[in-house]
Amino acid sequence: MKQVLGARGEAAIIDVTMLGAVGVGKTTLLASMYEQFGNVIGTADLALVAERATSVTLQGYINDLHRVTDTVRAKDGLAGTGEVREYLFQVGRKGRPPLFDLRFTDYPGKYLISPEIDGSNMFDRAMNRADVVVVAIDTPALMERDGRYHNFVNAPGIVIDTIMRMVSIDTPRLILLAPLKCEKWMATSDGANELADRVHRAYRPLLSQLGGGAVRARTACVLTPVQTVGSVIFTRLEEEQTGHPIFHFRLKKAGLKYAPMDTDQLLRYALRFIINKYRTNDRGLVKTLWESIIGTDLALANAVYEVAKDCRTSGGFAIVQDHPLLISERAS
Ligand SMILES: Nc1nc2c(ncn2[C@@H]2O[C@H](COP(=O)(O)OP(=O)(O)OP(=O)(O)O)[C@@H](O)[C@H]2O)c(=O)[nH]1
Ligand SMILES: [Mg+2]
Repeated sequence: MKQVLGARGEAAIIDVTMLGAVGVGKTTLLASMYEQFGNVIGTADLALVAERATSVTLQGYINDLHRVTDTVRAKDGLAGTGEVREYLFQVGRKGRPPLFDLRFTDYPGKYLISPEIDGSNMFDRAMNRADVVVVAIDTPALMERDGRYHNFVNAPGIVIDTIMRMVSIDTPRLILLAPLKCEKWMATSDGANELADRVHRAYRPLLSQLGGGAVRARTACVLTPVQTVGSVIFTRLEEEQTGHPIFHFRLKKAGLKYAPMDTDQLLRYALRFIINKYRTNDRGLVKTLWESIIGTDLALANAVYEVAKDCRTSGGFAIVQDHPLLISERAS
């Protein structure tokens, strides 16, 4: 089992890893989650402090995203990620020393399909150590023309195999299925339900494997559709003569700005699981006792409650597979 505490008692690290094919929106999603930290934490006794390099890079991405709506074509947003990147945060109670590190790992989608390139061993490592996996799914490719380009764009077979390799290691994991660029479908409740149905169908081989045997007991799965740009909507699919698809987007309304929607949801579910994992992990009797005496465990339990109380479970969102580490109850 993966120990949250290092072998020599060094700081605990909890890992969130992005998973998805080229250009589906992993980096954009990560940046927009970062932007939501303050909102999600609110008044909870919780602090997430970014390392300097982390805040500089992620803030740069947010600035780029604000320009997306000026250029209209969604694909003009961020440049593709060139190498594996790690973003570090320290998590603790407000105004107190940090309790553990939270590490987000992002990587170029091309590593998924080209195991021979340099750096893809880092990809395997990032997958194996992940406590939370965010599966980024390109929604237009999944939904349009009855999903004709889903395999081509999202590479679901490779994504599913990667997850199955990872969950063979015995540690609690949360798999977040995140359909992106889904503005068109999330605009109506019929569209949102249709999207949820389609994800269930397209990822059934994954869901049935996660739902069986020993993997069931240690794996949670949540469906969280996210609109990381928000103001840009999918309009039509064009097929080049080569058979290559081009997905066209346009501004919902002239003059509209970057307006992300539901990016907090992913963070809420992730933090709920991560803090509970830290709380229930064996950190040594003395440390655990001390944390309960000074009230830290109680504070963290309440922080989970605060963060989780606005988690959505309908209108396209669903807890596909529940897990004890998603529990959120007010502790006092
Ligand atoms: N409309 C819309 N566009 C999005 C959304 N998320 C991402 N995009 C656009 O999709 C493009 C690709 O996003 P990235 O975040 O760079 O994709 P990636 O998965 O990190 O790609 P690689 O690093 O190459 O693997 C960008 O131009 C974004 O502006 C979304 O939710 N809605
Ligand atoms: Mg990227």
